[in-house]
Amino acid sequence: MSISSEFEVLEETALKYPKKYKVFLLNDDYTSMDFVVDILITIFHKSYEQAEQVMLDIHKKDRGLCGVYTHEIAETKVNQVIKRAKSSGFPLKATMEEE
Ligand code: TYC
Repeated sequence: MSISSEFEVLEETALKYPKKYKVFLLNDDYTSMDFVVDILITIFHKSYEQAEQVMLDIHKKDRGLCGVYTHEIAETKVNQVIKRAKSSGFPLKATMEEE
């Protein structure tokens, strides 16, 4: 493949597939289970059953995947979690990493 067609392929790939980011919630000893379930329903649009399952997963394994988004949306979700947790007096934390 010539250099120019290689560039074309790279450019096309970059345009078609923006990077995606995984958003995780982290476990801690103080945030209530009900609050985490509520966060998963209202911010990550899980059903009650899914939210309960993800919350229990995090509780057992220290962190859990909540969703995969473009950079801007992932960042917004992380900030929404931190803001809601802070105003409710919980230390709940969220992180994001490239997929
Ligand atoms: N470990 C917390 C408790 O026992 C519950 C919890 C679950 C906290 C998930 C944070 O992301 C979390 N109350």
